Amino acid sequence: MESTRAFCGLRRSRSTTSGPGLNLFGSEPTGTHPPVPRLVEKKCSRGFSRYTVRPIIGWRKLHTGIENHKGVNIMNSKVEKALNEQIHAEFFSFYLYLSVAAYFTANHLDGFSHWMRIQAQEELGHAMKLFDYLNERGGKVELLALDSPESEWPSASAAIETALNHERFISQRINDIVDLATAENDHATTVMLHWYVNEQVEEEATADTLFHQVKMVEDSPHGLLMIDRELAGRPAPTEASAEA
Ligand code: OFO
Repeated sequence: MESTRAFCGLRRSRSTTSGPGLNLFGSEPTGTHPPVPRLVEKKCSRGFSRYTVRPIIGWRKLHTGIENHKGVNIMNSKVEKALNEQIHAEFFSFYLYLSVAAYFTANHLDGFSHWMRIQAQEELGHAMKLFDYLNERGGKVELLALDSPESEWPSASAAIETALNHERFISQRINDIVDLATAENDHATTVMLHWYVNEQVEEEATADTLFHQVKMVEDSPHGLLMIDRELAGRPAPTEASAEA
């Protein structure tokens, strides 16, 4: 098969034979290990050839990491699994912050509750950003079951400390996925995850500051109410902030 020129995004072929399909390297599929996605030729109304990539049915299970549900060889299966687990972790973060928000509402600290609720929205945004990325890469999104988060704490600082520890845990997870994506030469995922690396630096620092400030004033209702008023002013996340 020789391509003569690119035309309207298509390639015109001198050959008129299409056969069962050519593989991505331009030769007939041999059935040898490993198989490769096949190119299937179709003629457009102007007589030019157009090739589409066809999945090899059932192959994904045997050769994970090469094939995906769109039939395009782009998503590494170990990275795909790790990203699905991270989507789950981000949804759990959403759940946890919502639980902390409910705890503060029950304890009449509405500013704290507001802040935690906004943070829960941010976590949802983090999960959806990964969800969209996996879809964009032709990966398969698998939503895992969520456990119930903690819902009772002995003090305001204990509730915030739970959030802080959770952020540290998430940072470690993100770093591990960056290591994995790098080891698997998945550069697109490595670059995408840089956003999360930076985000975790900020989130850990914010939770750490809040924890220590609340700890300082915990025995003074006046101090707690001052922080509560300040936290009430946290603006809702925008779409732009999730993409920055
Ligand atoms: Fe998703 O950053 Fe917190 O957990």
